[in-house]
Amino acid sequence: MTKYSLPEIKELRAVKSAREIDNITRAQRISEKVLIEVLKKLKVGVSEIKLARFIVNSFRRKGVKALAFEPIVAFGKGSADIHHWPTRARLRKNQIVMFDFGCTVNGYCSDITRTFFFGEPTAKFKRVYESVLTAQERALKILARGEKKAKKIDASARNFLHRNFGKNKFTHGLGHGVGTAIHEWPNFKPTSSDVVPVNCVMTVEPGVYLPGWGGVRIEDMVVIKDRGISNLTRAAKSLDLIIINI
Ligand SMILES: [Mn+2]
Repeated sequence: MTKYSLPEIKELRAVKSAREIDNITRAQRISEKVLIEVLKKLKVGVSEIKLARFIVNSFRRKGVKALAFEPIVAFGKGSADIHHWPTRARLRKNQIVMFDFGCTVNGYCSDITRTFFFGEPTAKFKRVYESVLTAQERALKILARGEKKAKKIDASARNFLHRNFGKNKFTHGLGHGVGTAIHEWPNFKPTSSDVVPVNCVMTVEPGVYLPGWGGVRIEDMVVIKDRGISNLTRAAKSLDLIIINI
């Protein structure tokens, strides 16, 4: 929120030109190709570290010069840790698989998270997944209607998850600005007084994390328009398409 007669630099930086949005979009398209490739590597016994290495090599093969951040690959309980670092844990049947990664094009970042189920999902997984997806759809809908207050946008997803899972299961902000840095102003958070400007690029990434069980996060990147949004993310996310039959 502008408190003085001059804006802060973060507010100017948040507003992207068409060229900047093009770079971010291209970075997201590359990440989506990498996602499709890494899904083919899912098999019993593969480790998180091996998949993370594959993701980085796949980016390199596509001409990517820098990552937006180190890829997150999390199996099973590891997916309940929002800062999970890939381990030697090996994939087993009937586990959650979470990927969160991004690359850069001309110095502009992309960010995507998708959560999969490797095997036959439990009723609990289906319920959690559908709820997180609904929470994201709620936020995207209020953004599409033109809401610009970060706190209200965050609440649209958070209140729904609170009602379904109790408080403290969605332990981070709903989203953040993306540009030459992976985390930029503004922020979708419960305490935020930010108002999102037109032509800023934001992530929308609700999650539910149940320690000892696992987590689900679904993250898209959108451009905020005068009235509505343009979703820069095309990767599938409906429940039927994130179940990997083995
Ligand atoms: Mn993110």
